[in-house]
Amino acid sequence: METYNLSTKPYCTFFLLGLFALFAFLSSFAAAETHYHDFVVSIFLHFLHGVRQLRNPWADGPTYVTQCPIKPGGTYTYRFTIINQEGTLWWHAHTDWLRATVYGALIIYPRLGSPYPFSMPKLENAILLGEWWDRNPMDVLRQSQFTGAAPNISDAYTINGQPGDLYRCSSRETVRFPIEAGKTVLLRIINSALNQELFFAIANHRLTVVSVDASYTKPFTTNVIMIAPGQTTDVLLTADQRPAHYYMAAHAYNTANAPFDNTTTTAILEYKSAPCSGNKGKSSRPIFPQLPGYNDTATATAFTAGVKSPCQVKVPTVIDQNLFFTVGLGLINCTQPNSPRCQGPNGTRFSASMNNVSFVLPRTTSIMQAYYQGVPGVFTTDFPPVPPIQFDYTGNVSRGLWQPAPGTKLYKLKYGSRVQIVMQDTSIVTTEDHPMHLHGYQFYVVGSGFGNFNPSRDTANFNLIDPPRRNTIGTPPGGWVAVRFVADNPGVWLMHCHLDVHLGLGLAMSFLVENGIGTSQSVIPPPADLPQC
Ligand SMILES: *[C@@H]1O[C@H](CO)[C@@H](O)[C@H](O)[C@H]1NC(C)=O
Ligand SMILES: *[C@@H]1O[C@H](CO)[C@@H](O)[C@H](O)[C@H]1NC(C)=O
Ligand SMILES: *[C@@H]1O[C@H](CO)[C@@H](O)[C@H](O)[C@H]1NC(C)=O
Ligand SMILES: *[C@@H]1O[C@H](CO)[C@@H](O)[C@H](O)[C@H]1NC(C)=O
Ligand SMILES: *[C@@H]1O[C@H](CO)[C@@H](O)[C@H](O)[C@H]1NC(C)=O
Ligand SMILES: *[C@@H]1O[C@H](CO)[C@@H](O)[C@H](O)[C@H]1NC(C)=O
Ligand SMILES: *[C@@H]1O[C@H](CO)[C@@H](O)[C@H](O)[C@H]1NC(C)=O
Ligand SMILES: [Cu+2]
Repeated sequence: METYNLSTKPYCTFFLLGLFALFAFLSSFAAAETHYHDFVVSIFLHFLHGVRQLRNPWADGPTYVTQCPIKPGGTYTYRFTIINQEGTLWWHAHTDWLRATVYGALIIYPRLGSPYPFSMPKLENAILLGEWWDRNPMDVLRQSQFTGAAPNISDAYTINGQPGDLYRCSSRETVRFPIEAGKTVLLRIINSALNQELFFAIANHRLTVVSVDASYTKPFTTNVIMIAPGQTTDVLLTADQRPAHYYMAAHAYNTANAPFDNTTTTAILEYKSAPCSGNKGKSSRPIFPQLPGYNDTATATAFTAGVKSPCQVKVPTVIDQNLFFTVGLGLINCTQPNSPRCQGPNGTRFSASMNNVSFVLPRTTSIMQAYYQGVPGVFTTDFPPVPPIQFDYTGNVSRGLWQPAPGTKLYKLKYGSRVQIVMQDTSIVTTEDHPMHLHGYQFYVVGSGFGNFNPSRDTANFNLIDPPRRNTIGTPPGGWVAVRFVADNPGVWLMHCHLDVHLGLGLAMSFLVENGIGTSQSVIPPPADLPQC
């Protein structure tokens, strides 16, 4: 199943056969506490994004973090149990840029007989937003790894694998969602784009957000959503408009001072009773939604802040580990700035870091395997809990601070410790929204703001009543976000920016959560077919 090498296909062929074969295979799970759901993947590894994998990092997936890559022709069976989770998650490759085309929805339905906390929708649709290069994305990555410059931007965004009507492509392949007038549908929207936050809207229709990252929310109604790579947003839509055809569309929410793909992907919401529905070519164009401007941070921020848990939740109030992580880009000076390998700004190479450590993956084994087997020299546990140097993070940062240091540094957490992490964007190179994703956990997003985090002022304003529970949250551009969780899942868990362009540059770290007492608080033994390096 050669799903990623699509460069032999002509422009406009967005048909991802392997992807949708797997998609169909994986797209429905019933929530169950006692049954294992097994499935086999061949060739590439797939990471189950958002599944908690309690005591089971072996099924998490990121290459060289919890396992070695599955070699071409090899297999590895991911065995995992879904515990107390329901809603929309997804799966994707977690090696280089393979997830550009290897991804799909993972939908966990409520137990049989348990209702949704909203009236049963007539229909459900998964909407996977994707990002497309007219090249093999691996070549785009490799070129940037060679030159040190930013990788080429994408050529299109997609909805369920199709770019839609606003590209030089066949509009016959534009995705259509039929809907009956008066009925309500549940749309499970997933941002699987590699490198771009997106705005998404449907012409003339309001969307009621009911869940994010497989956690229910207080329902709220909006004209537009902002969704970052890694996030999922479930919305209810009622077909209460004049029977017609309406575009749904997505385009970039761009926060970096850098070039970006400014194209727009579309699909069509089609009322079954609409006139001319059998006469696609000749009928008048569907109505187009209003999308915010690419730089509309006010709208993005208001949307994200509107997401709340349905009622009061149990947020840790006493904190054992108070962590402060800077996140952002960096530049590496070259001894020969005119070298073809130094084509970043002014003869440098791009880098990225958390607390000035640019994360380096081991190559001889995975971190989890090294930890479990006691292999020395693969990683250290001295990831700094606070920035090694304090500076005005979002101000005019002195050029001498721009170059991070490489390292495979983990931060150790005792089982059961109550953790707060404030993630602070920096203005090194550019401020930017970094969608930060934590493996193996769901966290509460207790606060967020612009500028430098100020503990005495900002902590007092934290929402400890009904904060949303998520697995991915963005740092506002030039701002900070605070999350809390209890470290009750032992193992090695990656935390990283879900823009793969930044992940590859080192915008990541890992936690090492120690075993607690007894087997029920300890990592389970690895499966026999776990790939070796
Ligand atoms: C990236 O873009 C440049 C300039 O358009 C082009 O010359 C180069 O071939 C592109 N690289 C890849 C891998 O697509
Ligand atoms: C997108 O960017 C290109 C290149 O910078 C520019 O020519 C074009 O006008 C932009 N299109 C939109 C819709 O902003
Ligand atoms: C957003 O971009 C528009 C057009 O390029 C510009 O006029 C406006 O000032 C920008 N707004 C912000 C908040 O940067
Ligand atoms: C590159 O050099 C130019 C000219 O000296 C300067 O204006 C610019 O800020 C530099 N850019 C970076 C990223 O260092
Ligand atoms: C930023 O600081 C540098 C030196 O530290 C100074 O040369 C430059 O003018 C400052 N830029 C701004 C926008 O304040
Ligand atoms: C990298 O180069 C810049 C500009 O040439 C300089 O200001 C900075 O101190 C250098 N950084 C390091 C770590 O050498
Ligand atoms: C990061 O570490 C490098 C190398 O030790 C140092 O030159 C740089 O100033 C540090 N930057 C920050 C922001 O700590
Ligand atoms: Cu990032």
